[in-house]
Amino acid sequence: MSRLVLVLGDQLSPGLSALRAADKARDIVVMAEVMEEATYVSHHRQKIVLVLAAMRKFAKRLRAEGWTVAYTTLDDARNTGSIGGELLRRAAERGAAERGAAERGATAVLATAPGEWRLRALLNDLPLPVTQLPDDRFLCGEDAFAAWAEGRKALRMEYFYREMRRKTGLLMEGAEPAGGKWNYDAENRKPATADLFLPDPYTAPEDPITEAVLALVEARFPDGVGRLRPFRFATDEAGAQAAADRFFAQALPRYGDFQDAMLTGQRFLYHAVLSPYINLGLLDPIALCRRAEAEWRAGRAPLNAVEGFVRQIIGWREFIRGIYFLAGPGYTARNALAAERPLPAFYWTGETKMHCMAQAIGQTMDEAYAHHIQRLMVTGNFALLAGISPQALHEWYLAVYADAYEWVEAPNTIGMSQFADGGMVASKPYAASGAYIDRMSDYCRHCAYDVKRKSGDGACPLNPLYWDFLMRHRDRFAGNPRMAQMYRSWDRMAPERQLASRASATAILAQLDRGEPV
Ligand code: FAD
Ligand code: DLZ
Ligand code: SF4
Repeated sequence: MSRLVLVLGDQLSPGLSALRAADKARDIVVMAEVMEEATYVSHHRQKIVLVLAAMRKFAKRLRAEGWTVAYTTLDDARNTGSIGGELLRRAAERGAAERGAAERGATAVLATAPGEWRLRALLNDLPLPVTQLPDDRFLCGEDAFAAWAEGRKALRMEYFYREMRRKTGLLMEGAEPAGGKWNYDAENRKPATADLFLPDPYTAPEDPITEAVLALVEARFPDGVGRLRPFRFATDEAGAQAAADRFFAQALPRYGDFQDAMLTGQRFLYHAVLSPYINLGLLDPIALCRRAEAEWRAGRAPLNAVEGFVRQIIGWREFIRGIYFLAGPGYTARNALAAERPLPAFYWTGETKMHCMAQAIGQTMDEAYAHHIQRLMVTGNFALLAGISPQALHEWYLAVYADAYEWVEAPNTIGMSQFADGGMVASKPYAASGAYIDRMSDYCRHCAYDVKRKSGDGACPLNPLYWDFLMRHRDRFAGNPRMAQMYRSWDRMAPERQLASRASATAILAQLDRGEPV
């Protein structure tokens, strides 16, 4: 009897383990556009278009390669609305079609384990025999990560990354790292200046499948989150490769230098903007790393850029996924700093006088993209300092970015950005005052607030909120050697300045509690 082979919206890889294990001649691929996946958070509308258009094109490709694909569109009248419902419906159809199926037992389902606990549980609970195969598109499987983590007092990305370098041989000269150093991050912190040449972002040409999905999403989600057009994303492997070509030719050489920089109106800088494609399965992350290494070996990109790129992918990306599955399904509920404030409404509109926040949120709504430093040091930092609920923030990040799936978004938000996992991902909180934003960007020059003012009217809100955060959590962080200097600075501050700072923070937090923008 034939089996059903589930391919989810972020499993669009021809070499997917479930497809490799299936029999093209007999088994049936099941793909389904369903409201449950489109609405478990209020996804940005461009993200919905990206996933659905890419699913349609992948199904077309599979059919051209000889697979039988049972594909459900969002507007199909028989659509049950959920992945579980669609599998049961397809299983019932198979049972009816294949004589004697009932006696031989229920139709079996073959899947690659989803990147989210919610869907893994759903598949486990289905009244069908389901096999979930490991997702071997990742370098480090869940068991291998658990073995690496076993017995370690702290899990630090740097040591994990070195293992991955050794495992892949990427940027290695025998047993030694290329250039003699594992990590060139210290060279990757140059602020951007407005006279930099900046490459244009990749924009995919229009095509009928994407246009049809854009029309569908416009009709089904008229009040949904985010701008819908212009829609830049590629929705198939060839388009994703074209975006990668652009990155390697135009941005990689300066990727390292300006990795932490931010510039008004410049939404992409030298970033890859490839995470939406990598996470869907349209690009192979290790092949991208090999290509980056080849650029360095050919003398077309410096080592600090290439090492930085490779580290983000085989270091951070793999480490983050390892943490998500190691920590278990309760990870997203963690709240080590007991932060309970609701998410301010301006996270959905960008309507705030804080120029850094308005820039990061505005471009997020327009592009379903913001680069790492905007996510970590602007929207993430504000939420951390203001004591916003990590769960509310987690839902926001999961919703608004085209690359957001829980396995990658949650450890970045709950762990790296909010320290809500108590230090599993980060060794100290990524908390910063306005001085950091001023150093790394031109934002403060365009802001209604004064970054140099520490308290009172017109002072940059991050300044008093920063000290307030440190004081609220003094018991937890004062003993951290990487933070001791900041506590000493506070203790040396004149008492009247301390009082003014705390009073300003209290006023800003009260403003947030009244639902007023800052
Ligand atoms: P580049 O800066 O050009 O980096 C190259 C690649 O490295 C990326 O495409 C990505 O695949 C990988 N990478 C870099 N940093 C990370 C990281 N910390 N974790 C995982 N992969 C990384 N990334 C997501 O893919 N999905 C998310 O939902 C997501 N949510 C985030 C939430 C917060 C609060 C923070 C601080 C970071 C989050 N990140 C997430 C990580 C990072 O911001 C994005 O991967 C990156 O901005 C994607 O843009 P890019 O392709 O231009 O990346
Ligand atoms: C994100 C998403 C969306 C918007 N829609 C679908 C869908 O209709 N069908 C589907 O199979 N997958 C979709 N996805 C991706 C899933 O939510 C993703 O597979 C899980 O979050 C696991 O990472
Ligand atoms: Fe952001 Fe403060 Fe600078 Fe304004 S002054 S852009 S709020 S850091």
